[in-house]
Amino acid sequence: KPNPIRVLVTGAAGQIAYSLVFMIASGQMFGPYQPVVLHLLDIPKMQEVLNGVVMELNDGAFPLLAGTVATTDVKTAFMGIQVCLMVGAFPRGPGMQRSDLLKMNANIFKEQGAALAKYAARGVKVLVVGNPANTNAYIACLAAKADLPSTNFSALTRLDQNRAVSMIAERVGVPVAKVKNVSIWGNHSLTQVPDVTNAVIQDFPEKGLTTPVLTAVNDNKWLEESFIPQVQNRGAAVIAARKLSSAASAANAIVGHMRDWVLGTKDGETVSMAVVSDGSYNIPKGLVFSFPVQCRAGEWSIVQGLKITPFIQLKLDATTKELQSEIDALPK
Ligand code: NAX
Repeated sequence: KPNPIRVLVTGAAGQIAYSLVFMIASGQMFGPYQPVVLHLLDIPKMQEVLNGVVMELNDGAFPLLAGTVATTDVKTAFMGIQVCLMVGAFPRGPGMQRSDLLKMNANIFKEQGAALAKYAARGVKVLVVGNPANTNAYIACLAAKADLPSTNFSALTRLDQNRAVSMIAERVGVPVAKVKNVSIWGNHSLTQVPDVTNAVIQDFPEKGLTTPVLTAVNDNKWLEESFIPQVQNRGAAVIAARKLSSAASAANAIVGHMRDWVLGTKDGETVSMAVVSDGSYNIPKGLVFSFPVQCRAGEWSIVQGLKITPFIQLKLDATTKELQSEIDALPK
């Protein structure tokens, strides 16, 4: 049996974690032979709830769960971790300005970025989920800069990708598994850019025959005026219906993101991850920006040479501008 992987979930007493930790313990993130030790961090006032989560993990009797470290102490939480799922963040309360939210979260991610640098395994793979996810990842990466490479850091746009894939599958009338290479570019926010220019429907994968999504949908007006805004606003639609924000689907997206990063994407398939820009597609270096990527041997690489239409380029410019303004608004 391989050695257990140490996985930290921050915000472990929250809603997303309540789905996520059980998916990890059951082997969905790293496969059915890989044991895990779960590190669970939340803030002191959530200690009792955290204890309850541990009780339920124990009650799951998961064969792959080699241990749990439930704590409200940052050092204990980050010690020796190989995977870091940063779900915990300060929620936006009534009457709170976006700038207040940025400031509260900047402090959390600065502290936790420094803890990564000090205590985590050098190869730690970091996924930031807590919003504003891209900018929080930027802050954590910056705080760890002297000790950890920026390629260790990412933020979640996989939920947006999954939402887009599901909408295309429904529109075309095919199973979701046949829809490949839908991309999400930019910020995980209303300016995100769902893009099907390079996406395909796999009709007969055994023969390698594919149909471009643009051909299968054959309705640019629907793509531009319905599909894109529906993906962008899906989070709000779930809140309106459930009276709570997306949680189980977010956990599922987190599992998919990390599984692909660690175990690799399939040949010819791309997934979207927000990562530190290396200047690809003229996105300013250093911004945490969602790109289509492929993963091999535990490393992601941005897919190069994709066609960008003028319509999509305008949207890339807008999401880039928004990300830059989030960074400009950070406390200095
Ligand atoms: P909850 O409010 O249910 O849980 C968050 C937990 O984080 C709470 O238990 C809180 O005590 C804890 N926390 C706060 N500060 C902390 C700190 N400094 N250290 C450790 N824990 C801390 O939120 P939940 O619904 O689980 O969502 C978590 C975050 O994910 C939110 O910021 C949310 O906006 C974000 N989301 C991001 C998504 C994405 O695609 N990137 C989608 C889902 C989700 O909306």
